[in-house]
Amino acid sequence: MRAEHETAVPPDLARRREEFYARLATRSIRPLWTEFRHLVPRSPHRRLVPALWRYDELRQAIMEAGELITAKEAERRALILENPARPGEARITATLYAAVQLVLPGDVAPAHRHTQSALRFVLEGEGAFTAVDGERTRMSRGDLVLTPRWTWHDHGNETDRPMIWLDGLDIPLIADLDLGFAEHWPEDRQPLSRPENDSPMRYGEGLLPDGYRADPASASPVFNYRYARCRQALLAAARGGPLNPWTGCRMCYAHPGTGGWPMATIGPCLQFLPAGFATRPLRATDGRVFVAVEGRGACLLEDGERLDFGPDDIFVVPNWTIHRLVAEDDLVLFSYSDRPVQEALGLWREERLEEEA
Ligand code: 1HN
Repeated sequence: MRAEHETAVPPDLARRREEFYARLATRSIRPLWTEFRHLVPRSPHRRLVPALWRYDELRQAIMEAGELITAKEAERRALILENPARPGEARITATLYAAVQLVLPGDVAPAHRHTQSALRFVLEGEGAFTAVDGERTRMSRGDLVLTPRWTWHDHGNETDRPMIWLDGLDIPLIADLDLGFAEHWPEDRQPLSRPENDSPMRYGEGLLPDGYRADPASASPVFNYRYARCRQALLAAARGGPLNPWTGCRMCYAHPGTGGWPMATIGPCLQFLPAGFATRPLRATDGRVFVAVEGRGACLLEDGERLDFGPDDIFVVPNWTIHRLVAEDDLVLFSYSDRPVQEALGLWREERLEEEA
């Protein structure tokens, strides 16, 4: 109801309405017209805020956690990055979760599977492993490792150095669907059925097994997108140009069999901006979590707020928030969002603005 109509309501009628609403509420009934503008907003609700976490601080905290609890006792030793506007909800965007996880030498993060899909983006360490559905991959800084929905996965570290990565999961989305199921493997480790790196070799190098046709709903059979190769591809594409004024050079990780997103719910990207480059202002319906992989820069936001970041810092730009990215150095950004979900619904929208934000 519009405010001007509200004021025009005769007092007697207003009283009768209130009495009516109160009577309905006792029966779990509510009128639509008092809720309509909230239920069907003219533009997306923005319940979340931008935020940044410094890697130094995250590292110190997760290393302290390493002294307090084992990976086995914790199941996963991770610290959740919560959107400051929604404490207690384990969400960094409307639908996604982010955390930093530590796997210490000798740790066992036991095998389990669940309806939630996950990605790991390695921040520190070399050679710790994740096993996914019977195959291990050793991980290096910048690698993107996927554990799609309902795949068995466990982590371990047989090196002498800690490994720290960013976990990105669709936990809030799956929770809102009341769709959480999980199973635990009877032992810590799942049995291995394929040699290490079988999948990235078999599916990730431009060759595909004869007769392979990907089910459109399947997750990517490649589950480690190695940084050394992705970085090379990204920089070559950036050099080849032209750079996009709103995104610089933004590349999406792809399912080799469909060309689409590698998982149904989480869409990862890698982005390059040359030193001195400033993007034009942009907003998108998907909230996005960023990791500064290489270089320093800033994210400029609508109301003059700015997030200055350096290597391994993590920041979030919520849905429908106008922002610009400024590269102080040559900048590589990793990011992920729920864009695959929004695209599947036919609702993903990006607005490219001309003026200064
Ligand atoms: C999970 O399986 C991992 O496998 C990390 O490393 C974080 C958060 C909630 C549920 C499952 C992992 C998780 C998780």
